[in-house]
Amino acid sequence: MPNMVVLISGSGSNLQRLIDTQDEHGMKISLVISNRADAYGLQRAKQHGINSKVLSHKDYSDRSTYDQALAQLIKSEQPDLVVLAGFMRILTPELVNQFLGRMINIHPSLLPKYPGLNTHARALEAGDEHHGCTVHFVIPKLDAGPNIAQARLRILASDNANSLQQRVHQLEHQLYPQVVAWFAQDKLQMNAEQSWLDGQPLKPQGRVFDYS
Ligand code: NHR
Ligand code: GAR
Repeated sequence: MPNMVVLISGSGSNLQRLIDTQDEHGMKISLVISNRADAYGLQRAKQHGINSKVLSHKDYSDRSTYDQALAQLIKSEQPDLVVLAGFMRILTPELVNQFLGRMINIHPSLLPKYPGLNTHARALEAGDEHHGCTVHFVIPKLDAGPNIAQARLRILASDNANSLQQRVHQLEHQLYPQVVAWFAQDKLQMNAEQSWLDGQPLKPQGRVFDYS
């Protein structure tokens, strides 16, 4: 079975879904890495007998030395895929370039809209009709790698940032295992800064799952 390393910083509900769907997507999680010792996702890994490590950025003098240690730790697993699942540290180009085409992230907005933080409040503030989440390949530029897939919903008049976050989270839990399955089945590649599925280049949005 191909294997993946999952990077987290917090609750790890996406990690939980990737654990629960291992038989469906076909990738073994060989290591979970958190930059925070108190991340609840670490408990989830332990409960399922999955190896986990804490690598705290606070133990390193700067971003570059932290990322060197992180890259070593990831490489020790020789993963086919590196999955960012709520990992909250920006990664240096030196790290990202070692895993190009083999590192993916899930982001809670319809990229290229709202890279960075506070995406739900920003979508509401802008009066957007739709919102959702995106899985993309990670490149050095933040949240700018080619999209693989999006799930979108309609923003309701009753929504606030909290309700939107919860509804988008549900979509994330559907979307991420699907994308991992494509990768495991060798259907998905990054080529010339573009995502390809089943040998065809994807549109800039990626494959869209519309729940609106
Ligand atoms: N690194 C690169 N090079 N490229 C990407 O696309 C990345 C990345 C690292 C993480 C996830 C991302 C997201 O989905 C991600 C994508 C953290 C921040 C951030 O500002 C921004 C985007 C993402 C993750 N982090 C602060 C920092 O200084 C710390 C914030 C905190 O600790 O709460 O690293 O949105
Ligand atoms: C998810 O909503 C993910 O999209 C987001 O953090 C949450 C993690 O939830 N990622 C980012 O905002 C990255 N900057 P989880 O820990 O329950 O999977």
